[in-house]
Amino acid sequence: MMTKRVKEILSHYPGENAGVLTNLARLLMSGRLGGTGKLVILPVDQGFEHGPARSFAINPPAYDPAYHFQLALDAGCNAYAAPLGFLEAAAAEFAGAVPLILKLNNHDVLHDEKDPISAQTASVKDALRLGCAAIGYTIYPGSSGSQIMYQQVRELALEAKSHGLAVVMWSYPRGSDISKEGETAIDVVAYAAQIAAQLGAHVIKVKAPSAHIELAEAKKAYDKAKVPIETLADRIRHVVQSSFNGKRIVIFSGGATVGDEQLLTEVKGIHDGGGFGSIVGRNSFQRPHDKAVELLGKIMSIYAS
Ligand code: FBP
Repeated sequence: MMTKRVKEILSHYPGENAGVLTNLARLLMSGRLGGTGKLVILPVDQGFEHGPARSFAINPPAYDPAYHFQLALDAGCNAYAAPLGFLEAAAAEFAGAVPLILKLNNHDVLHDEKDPISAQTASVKDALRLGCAAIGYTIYPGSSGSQIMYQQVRELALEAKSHGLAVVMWSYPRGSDISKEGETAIDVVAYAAQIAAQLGAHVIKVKAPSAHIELAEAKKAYDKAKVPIETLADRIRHVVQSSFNGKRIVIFSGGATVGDEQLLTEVKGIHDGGGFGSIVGRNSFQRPHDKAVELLGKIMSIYAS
């Protein structure tokens, strides 16, 4: 049964067609958190993005595409996101079991460029053929290739929406003019979330922000308006506010594998700041299956509280 909160979230997308709203509802109503307005998504594109050994050697069953569908299902995730190959390999076997997000572009680390740009590796047609609820796309604001990515995602988002698919954007600031520290600076992350929202994303995925401020002009604005950015909850609140005042779904990435306590503390901060949830890849599939299910269960309990 559709809940009041999910209805409220859907009301933030009044320009969208019934297909898009139905697919957003699928994401919001599935899994253990279904109906709460919160999401925990399993993303497994790291085989492409970081390489197979860095991704799966620590937990070899994770080399198998079916493993991740089962993990998302066993943990009660709202959705599972992956590139074309992983989804094609097991989408039929798991048809209807868990909402799918097809990543339409991907990047590898075999060529180490300062200004990254992903290649388009799948199409909207592929997403429809595989029964996906949404397309996924990574933009790198700050890269000299950002204009190309913005234009490409504009076209793909238009096509996806015309077929009733939802649009999830991974927005990762990165490029030759941004320092490593700046990639997760609060002003830069809030800016990246805003850009994704302006590009028409329904769901925005960013990294959890630090208290560092990268851009001098932005620092003046934060100081003048005394924007609270001291705690993680403060910073999450600011990123959510920067995403159309909470009218876009903003979720935060898990990052490299860390201990349970560290991850759960961060999730509490995201929850306290009004974040909509987490997208947890390496911290899920790099743990043995049962440990991953247990940890994802704890994360979901925080979001359900
Ligand atoms: P993790 O939880 O493993 O960080 O996954 C989230 C994610 O967005 C993946 O979809 C993607 O492969 C990865 O992070 C990219 O991380 P980075 O660009 O920092 O290498």
